[in-house]
Amino acid sequence: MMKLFISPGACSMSCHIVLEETQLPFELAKISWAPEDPVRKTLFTYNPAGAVPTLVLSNGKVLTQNMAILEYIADQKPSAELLAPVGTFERVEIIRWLSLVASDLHKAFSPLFNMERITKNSEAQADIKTYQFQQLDRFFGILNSQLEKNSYLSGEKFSIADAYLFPVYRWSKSVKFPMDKYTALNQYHARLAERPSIQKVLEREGLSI
Ligand SMILES: N[C@@H](CCC(=O)N[C@@H](CS)C(=O)NCC(=O)O)C(=O)O
Repeated sequence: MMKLFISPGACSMSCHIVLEETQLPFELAKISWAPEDPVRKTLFTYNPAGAVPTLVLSNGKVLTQNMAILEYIADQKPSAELLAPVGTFERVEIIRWLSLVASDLHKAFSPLFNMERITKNSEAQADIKTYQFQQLDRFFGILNSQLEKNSYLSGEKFSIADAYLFPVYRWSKSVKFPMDKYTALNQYHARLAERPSIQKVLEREGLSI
């Protein structure tokens, strides 16, 4: 059985959602960020970056990096239609939105979670926050425009890109980024939260919307 290392609420939630959507058998290993956490120590034996998600396959192979894991899981169950077939434009459209969420939006949040580690200087912290908030506005704006025209990021079907956006959207609350003006995105997030897979994942990770 596949084993997925997660931290509740982290970007690993995307892989958890996609596993749930496929109905493939899997088990979870929940880490905490405490350095002495034994599950986190085990995670380091599989992934030297100590990052979640990390997927251990039933044959013992290890896969790291969210985008690779999502693509791998989706391809194990093509009938779930979470990713279009290889060689199609629809597939790269999904990867394009996935990439925006993973490398632009996600990483615009990262400094906001690590401010104390970046600098103790409060003026510098305020400047970093201003810049990162501008970046969040830029990418949430692009996503909102896309969702004004489409039900999901790549059109009318839920895909691995939507599974990634769900947890990243939630972080806006933790960093107190105002989301009011992104109406289409807010409605989409509420709609995603109604999916049985996402409800199950939220419950298993001990979280609410
Ligand atoms: N490039 C990595 C990034 C994953 C990532 O940033 N994971 C975060 C949680 S959302 C993490 O594990 N951070 C812990 C750390 O970097 O020490 C991927 O795509 O898997």
